[in-house]
Amino acid sequence: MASRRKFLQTAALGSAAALSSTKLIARDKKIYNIKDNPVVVSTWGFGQTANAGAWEILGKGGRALDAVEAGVKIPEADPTNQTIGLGGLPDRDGHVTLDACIMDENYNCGSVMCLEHIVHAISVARLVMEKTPHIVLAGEGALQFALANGFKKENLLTPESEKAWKEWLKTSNYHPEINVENRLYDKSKDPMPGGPSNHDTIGMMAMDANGNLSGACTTSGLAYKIHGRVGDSPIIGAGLYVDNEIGAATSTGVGEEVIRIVGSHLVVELMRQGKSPEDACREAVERIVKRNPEKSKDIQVGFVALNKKGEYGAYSLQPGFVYSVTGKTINKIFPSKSFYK
Ligand code: SD4
Repeated sequence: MASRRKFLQTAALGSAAALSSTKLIARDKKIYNIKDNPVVVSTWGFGQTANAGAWEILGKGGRALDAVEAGVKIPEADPTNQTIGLGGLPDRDGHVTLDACIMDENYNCGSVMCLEHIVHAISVARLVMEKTPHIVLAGEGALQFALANGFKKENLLTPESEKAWKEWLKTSNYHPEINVENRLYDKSKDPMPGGPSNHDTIGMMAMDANGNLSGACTTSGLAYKIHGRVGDSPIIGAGLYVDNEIGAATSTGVGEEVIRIVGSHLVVELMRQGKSPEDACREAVERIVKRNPEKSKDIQVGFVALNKKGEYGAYSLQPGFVYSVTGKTINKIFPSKSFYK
Protein backbone atom coordinates (compact mmCIF):
# COMPACT_ATOMS: atom_id res chain seq x y z
CA MET A 1 0.00 0.00 0.00
CA ALA A 2 2.75 2.36 1.05
CA SER A 3 4.68 1.69 -2.11
CA ARG A 4 1.52 2.18 -4.24
CA ARG A 5 0.94 5.55 -2.50
CA LYS A 6 4.54 6.47 -3.13
CA PHE A 7 4.20 5.44 -6.79
CA LEU A 8 1.08 7.60 -7.22
CA GLN A 9 2.79 10.53 -5.50
CA THR A 10 5.80 10.19 -7.73
CA ALA A 11 3.67 9.80 -10.84
CA ALA A 12 1.67 12.91 -9.97
CA LEU A 13 4.81 14.90 -9.45
CA GLY A 14 6.21 13.50 -12.66
CA SER A 15 3.28 14.63 -14.79
CA ALA A 16 3.29 18.08 -13.19
CA ALA A 17 6.97 18.29 -13.96
CA ALA A 18 6.40 17.31 -17.57
CA LEU A 19 3.70 19.91 -17.98
CA SER A 20 5.65 22.77 -16.51
CA SER A 21 9.04 21.60 -17.71
CA THR A 22 10.33 21.59 -14.18
CA LYS A 23 12.64 18.85 -13.04
CA LEU A 24 12.62 16.34 -10.23
CA ILE A 25 15.37 15.92 -7.74
CA ALA A 26 15.57 13.04 -5.30
CA ARG A 27 17.45 13.79 -2.14
CA ASP A 28 17.35 12.42 1.37
CA LYS A 29 14.69 9.97 0.14
CA LYS A 30 12.35 12.89 -0.66
CA ILE A 31 11.30 14.03 -4.08
CA TYR A 32 11.33 17.72 -4.77
CA ASN A 33 9.70 19.37 -7.71
CA ILE A 34 12.32 21.94 -8.52
CA LYS A 35 11.03 24.80 -10.64
CA ASP A 36 14.25 26.29 -11.88
CA ASN A 37 17.61 25.36 -10.56
CA PRO A 38 20.28 26.38 -10.11
CA VAL A 39 18.95 29.75 -9.03
CA VAL A 40 20.31 32.66 -7.01
CA VAL A 41 18.22 35.32 -5.29
CA SER A 42 19.53 38.44 -3.58
CA THR A 43 18.43 41.73 -2.06
CA TRP A 44 18.33 44.95 -4.13
CA GLY A 45 19.14 45.80 -7.71
CA PHE A 46 22.89 45.66 -7.16
CA GLY A 47 22.23 42.03 -6.29
CA GLN A 48 22.17 41.45 -10.04
CA THR A 49 25.90 42.12 -10.31
CA ALA A 50 26.48 39.94 -7.27
CA ASN A 51 24.25 37.22 -8.76
CA ALA A 52 26.42 37.24 -11.89
CA GLY A 53 29.41 36.37 -9.68
CA ALA A 54 27.45 33.58 -8.02
CA TRP A 55 26.25 32.31 -11.39
CA GLU A 56 29.84 31.78 -12.58
CA ILE A 57 29.93 28.97 -10.04
CA LEU A 58 26.31 27.80 -10.07
CA GLY A 59 26.10 27.69 -13.85
CA LYS A 60 29.03 25.26 -13.95
CA GLY A 61 27.38 22.93 -11.46
CA GLY A 62 29.25 24.37 -8.46
CA ARG A 63 28.15 24.35 -4.84
CA ALA A 64 25.63 26.90 -3.56
CA LEU A 65 27.92 27.77 -0.66
CA ASP A 66 30.80 28.71 -2.97
CA ALA A 67 28.40 30.65 -5.16
CA VAL A 68 26.95 32.85 -2.41
CA GLU A 69 30.39 33.63 -1.02
CA ALA A 70 31.73 34.60 -4.45
CA GLY A 71 28.58 36.59 -5.20
CA VAL A 72 28.52 38.83 -2.15
CA LYS A 73 32.27 39.46 -2.42
CA ILE A 74 31.51 41.62 -5.44
CA PRO A 75 29.64 44.42 -3.59
CA GLU A 76 32.02 43.98 -0.62
CA ALA A 77 34.90 45.04 -2.87
CA ASP A 78 32.99 47.88 -4.55
CA PRO A 79 34.05 51.22 -3.03
CA THR A 80 31.06 52.98 -4.56
CA ASN A 81 28.64 50.86 -2.54
CA GLN A 82 28.42 52.75 0.75
CA THR A 83 26.54 50.09 2.66
CA ILE A 84 28.76 47.04 2.32
CA GLY A 85 32.46 46.30 2.84
CA LEU A 86 34.98 48.72 1.36
CA GLY A 87 33.52 52.23 1.29
CA GLY A 88 30.78 51.44 3.80
CA LEU A 89 29.54 54.41 5.82
CA PRO A 90 31.16 54.44 9.26
CA ASP A 91 29.73 54.49 12.75
CA ARG A 92 29.41 57.81 14.63
CA ASP A 93 33.10 57.63 15.61
CA GLY A 94 34.29 57.14 12.04
CA HIS A 95 34.94 53.38 12.19
CA VAL A 96 33.72 51.19 9.34
CA THR A 97 32.52 48.04 11.11
CA LEU A 98 31.27 45.05 9.15
CA ASP A 99 28.73 42.33 9.98
CA ALA A 100 28.46 39.13 7.93
CA CYS A 101 27.31 35.54 8.10
CA ILE A 102 27.11 32.47 5.92
CA MET A 103 25.14 29.21 6.21
CA ASP A 104 25.26 25.95 4.23
CA GLU A 105 22.91 23.04 3.56
CA ASN A 106 23.83 21.22 6.77
CA TYR A 107 23.10 23.98 9.33
CA ASN A 108 26.82 24.81 9.37
CA CYS A 109 27.22 28.53 9.88
CA GLY A 110 29.79 31.20 10.61
CA SER A 111 29.58 34.86 11.48
CA VAL A 112 31.66 37.94 12.18
CA MET A 113 30.36 40.98 13.99
CA CYS A 114 31.79 44.46 14.19
CA LEU A 115 34.83 43.48 12.14
CA GLU A 116 37.11 46.33 11.06
CA HIS A 117 39.78 46.68 8.33
CA ILE A 118 38.95 43.54 6.32
CA VAL A 119 37.18 43.91 2.97
CA HIS A 120 35.79 40.39 2.68
CA ALA A 121 33.98 39.89 5.95
CA ILE A 122 32.01 37.06 4.35
CA SER A 123 35.17 35.02 3.75
CA VAL A 124 36.20 35.50 7.37
CA ALA A 125 32.73 34.28 8.40
CA ARG A 126 33.19 31.21 6.21
CA LEU A 127 36.55 30.52 7.80
CA VAL A 128 34.99 30.78 11.27
CA MET A 129 32.48 28.18 10.10
CA GLU A 130 35.02 25.82 8.58
CA LYS A 131 38.13 26.20 10.71
CA THR A 132 36.95 26.85 14.25
CA PRO A 133 34.70 25.09 16.76
CA HIS A 134 32.72 28.36 17.02
CA ILE A 135 30.03 30.15 15.07
CA VAL A 136 30.60 33.83 15.90
CA LEU A 137 33.73 35.93 16.30
CA ALA A 138 33.37 39.61 17.16
CA GLY A 139 35.41 42.83 17.09
CA GLU A 140 39.10 42.69 17.85
CA GLY A 141 39.08 38.89 18.14
CA ALA A 142 37.54 38.56 14.69
CA LEU A 143 40.20 40.89 13.27
CA GLN A 144 43.03 38.96 14.94
CA PHE A 145 41.59 35.71 13.54
CA ALA A 146 41.39 37.20 10.05
CA LEU A 147 44.95 38.53 10.16
CA ALA A 148 46.26 35.22 11.48
CA ASN A 149 44.64 33.55 8.48
CA GLY A 150 46.25 35.74 5.87
CA PHE A 151 43.64 38.47 5.35
CA LYS A 152 45.09 41.89 4.61
CA LYS A 153 44.45 44.88 6.89
CA GLU A 154 43.02 47.77 4.90
CA ASN A 155 41.50 51.19 5.43
CA LEU A 156 37.83 50.75 4.52
CA LEU A 157 36.88 54.41 4.95
CA THR A 158 36.92 55.95 1.47
CA PRO A 159 37.19 59.75 1.01
CA GLU A 160 33.52 59.81 -0.08
CA SER A 161 32.31 58.01 3.03
CA GLU A 162 34.55 60.11 5.26
CA LYS A 163 33.09 63.23 3.70
CA ALA A 164 29.52 62.00 4.27
CA TRP A 165 30.36 61.18 7.91
CA LYS A 166 31.87 64.64 8.49
CA GLU A 167 28.74 66.19 7.05
CA TRP A 168 26.62 64.05 9.37
CA LEU A 169 28.72 65.15 12.36
CA LYS A 170 27.41 68.70 11.86
CA THR A 171 24.02 67.60 13.22
CA SER A 172 24.80 64.14 14.61
CA ASN A 173 21.14 63.31 14.17
CA TYR A 174 20.75 59.53 14.16
CA HIS A 175 17.80 58.59 12.00
CA PRO A 176 18.18 55.60 9.66
CA GLU A 177 16.90 56.42 6.21
CA ILE A 178 14.15 54.37 4.61
CA ASN A 179 16.00 52.17 2.14
CA VAL A 180 14.65 52.30 -1.36
CA GLU A 181 15.73 51.44 -4.87
CA ASN A 182 14.34 54.07 -7.16
CA ARG A 183 15.17 52.85 -10.57
CA LEU A 184 12.25 50.48 -10.95
CA TYR A 185 9.70 52.99 -9.80
CA ASP A 186 7.79 55.76 -11.45
CA LYS A 187 7.58 58.28 -8.64
CA SER A 188 4.44 59.85 -10.00
CA LYS A 189 2.71 56.50 -9.57
CA ASP A 190 4.54 55.20 -6.55
CA PRO A 191 4.78 57.77 -3.80
CA MET A 192 7.96 57.11 -1.95
CA PRO A 193 10.86 59.09 -0.58
CA GLY A 194 12.88 60.86 -3.23
CA GLY A 195 16.63 61.13 -3.48
CA PRO A 196 19.07 58.62 -4.87
CA SER A 197 18.82 54.91 -4.21
CA ASN A 198 20.21 54.18 -0.78
CA HIS A 199 19.88 50.41 -0.75
CA ASP A 200 21.86 48.52 1.83
CA THR A 201 22.84 45.03 2.97
CA ILE A 202 23.25 42.22 0.51
CA GLY A 203 21.57 38.98 1.50
CA MET A 204 21.90 36.17 -1.03
CA MET A 205 20.46 32.67 -1.25
CA ALA A 206 21.27 30.04 -3.86
CA MET A 207 20.10 26.59 -4.85
CA ASP A 208 22.64 24.53 -6.75
CA ALA A 209 22.19 21.80 -9.35
CA ASN A 210 22.00 19.22 -6.56
CA GLY A 211 19.08 21.09 -5.02
CA ASN A 212 21.17 22.21 -2.04
CA LEU A 213 20.64 25.64 -0.49
CA SER A 214 23.09 28.09 1.06
CA GLY A 215 23.01 31.76 2.01
CA ALA A 216 25.26 34.72 2.79
CA CYS A 217 24.62 38.17 4.20
CA THR A 218 27.07 41.05 4.53
CA THR A 219 26.83 44.75 5.43
CA SER A 220 28.51 47.75 7.00
CA GLY A 221 25.32 48.12 9.02
CA LEU A 222 23.40 51.25 9.81
CA ALA A 223 25.36 54.41 9.08
CA TYR A 224 26.43 56.45 12.13
CA LYS A 225 25.41 53.74 14.61
CA ILE A 226 26.96 53.67 18.08
CA HIS A 227 30.41 52.06 17.94
CA GLY A 228 30.00 48.34 18.66
CA ARG A 229 26.40 48.15 17.44
CA VAL A 230 25.58 44.87 15.70
CA GLY A 231 22.55 44.51 13.43
CA ASP A 232 20.56 41.54 12.25
CA SER A 233 22.82 40.69 9.31
CA PRO A 234 25.41 38.51 11.12
CA ILE A 235 22.87 36.91 13.46
CA ILE A 236 21.89 33.45 12.28
CA GLY A 237 18.10 33.33 12.23
CA ALA A 238 17.69 37.10 12.13
CA GLY A 239 19.48 38.38 8.98
CA LEU A 240 19.79 34.95 7.36
CA TYR A 241 18.56 31.42 7.79
CA VAL A 242 18.88 28.30 5.66
CA ASP A 243 17.06 25.02 6.21
CA ASN A 244 17.86 22.67 3.38
CA GLU A 245 14.58 20.79 3.84
CA ILE A 246 12.42 23.90 3.51
CA GLY A 247 14.12 26.99 2.12
CA ALA A 248 16.10 30.10 2.99
CA ALA A 249 15.38 33.71 3.89
CA THR A 250 17.31 36.92 4.37
CA SER A 251 16.54 40.49 5.38
CA THR A 252 17.48 44.11 4.88
CA GLY A 253 16.58 47.34 6.65
CA VAL A 254 16.52 48.29 10.33
CA GLY A 255 18.09 45.26 11.94
CA GLU A 256 16.78 45.91 15.44
CA GLU A 257 13.23 45.19 14.25
CA VAL A 258 14.35 42.01 12.48
CA ILE A 259 16.23 40.70 15.51
CA ARG A 260 13.15 41.09 17.76
CA ILE A 261 11.15 38.65 15.65
CA VAL A 262 14.14 36.47 14.58
CA GLY A 263 12.89 37.37 11.15
CA SER A 264 14.63 35.05 8.68
CA HIS A 265 14.07 31.99 10.84
CA LEU A 266 10.45 33.01 11.19
CA VAL A 267 10.06 33.23 7.41
CA VAL A 268 11.55 29.75 6.96
CA GLU A 269 9.27 28.31 9.66
CA LEU A 270 6.24 29.91 7.99
CA MET A 271 7.26 28.27 4.72
CA ARG A 272 7.51 24.97 6.63
CA GLN A 273 3.86 25.48 7.55
CA GLY A 274 3.06 25.67 3.85
CA LYS A 275 3.16 29.38 3.13
CA SER A 276 4.59 30.62 -0.15
CA PRO A 277 7.82 32.65 0.08
CA GLU A 278 5.90 35.92 -0.42
CA ASP A 279 3.20 35.06 2.13
CA ALA A 280 5.83 34.02 4.67
CA CYS A 281 7.71 37.31 4.17
CA ARG A 282 4.45 39.24 4.46
CA GLU A 283 3.55 37.61 7.77
CA ALA A 284 6.97 38.48 9.19
CA VAL A 285 6.56 42.10 8.09
CA GLU A 286 3.07 42.22 9.61
CA ARG A 287 4.48 41.05 12.92
CA ILE A 288 6.82 44.05 12.90
CA VAL A 289 3.87 46.36 12.20
CA LYS A 290 1.77 44.78 14.95
CA ARG A 291 4.42 45.33 17.61
CA ASN A 292 4.78 49.01 16.93
CA PRO A 293 2.53 50.41 14.18
CA GLU A 294 3.78 53.98 14.61
CA LYS A 295 7.44 53.08 14.35
CA SER A 296 6.83 50.77 11.41
CA LYS A 297 5.67 53.74 9.33
CA ASP A 298 9.06 55.38 9.63
CA ILE A 299 11.46 52.55 8.83
CA GLN A 300 12.20 50.00 6.12
CA VAL A 301 12.47 46.25 6.54
CA GLY A 302 12.41 43.81 3.65
CA PHE A 303 12.50 40.03 3.56
CA VAL A 304 13.21 37.81 0.57
CA ALA A 305 12.88 34.03 0.55
CA LEU A 306 13.61 31.02 -1.65
CA ASN A 307 11.95 27.68 -1.02
CA LYS A 308 13.06 24.16 -1.76
CA LYS A 309 10.93 24.10 -4.90
CA GLY A 310 12.92 27.01 -6.32
CA GLU A 311 10.06 29.47 -5.78
CA TYR A 312 10.96 32.93 -4.49
CA GLY A 313 9.19 35.98 -3.15
CA ALA A 314 9.58 39.05 -0.98
CA TYR A 315 7.69 41.57 1.09
CA SER A 316 8.69 44.84 2.72
CA LEU A 317 7.32 47.53 4.98
CA GLN A 318 7.76 50.40 2.53
CA PRO A 319 7.60 50.49 -1.25
CA GLY A 320 10.97 50.61 -2.92
CA PHE A 321 12.42 47.24 -1.92
CA VAL A 322 13.54 45.17 -4.91
CA TYR A 323 15.31 41.83 -5.28
CA SER A 324 17.37 40.17 -8.00
CA VAL A 325 16.91 36.68 -9.39
CA THR A 326 19.29 34.86 -11.72
CA GLY A 327 18.82 31.37 -13.17
CA LYS A 328 19.13 29.50 -16.45
CA THR A 329 16.13 31.27 -17.93
CA ILE A 330 15.91 34.40 -15.81
CA ASN A 331 17.97 37.43 -14.90
CA LYS A 332 15.67 40.01 -13.47
CA ILE A 333 15.01 42.59 -10.77
CA PHE A 334 11.59 42.25 -9.13
CA PRO A 335 9.82 44.92 -7.08
CA SER A 336 8.60 43.64 -3.73
CA LYS A 337 5.04 44.19 -2.56
CA SER A 338 4.87 46.30 0.57
CA PHE A 339 2.68 46.81 3.63
CA TYR A 340 2.54 50.58 3.18
CA LYS A 341 1.70 51.72 -0.31
C1 SD4 B 1 21.51 46.40 9.80
N1 SD4 B 1 19.98 45.22 8.37
O1 SD4 B 1 22.67 46.54 10.17
C2 SD4 B 1 21.28 45.81 8.45
C3 SD4 B 1 21.45 46.68 7.31
C4 SD4 B 1 21.37 48.07 7.40
O2 SD4 B 1 20.14 49.93 6.74
O3 SD4 B 1 22.31 48.65 7.77
N2 SD4 B 1 20.27 48.60 6.95
O4 SD4 B 1 20.55 46.70 10.49
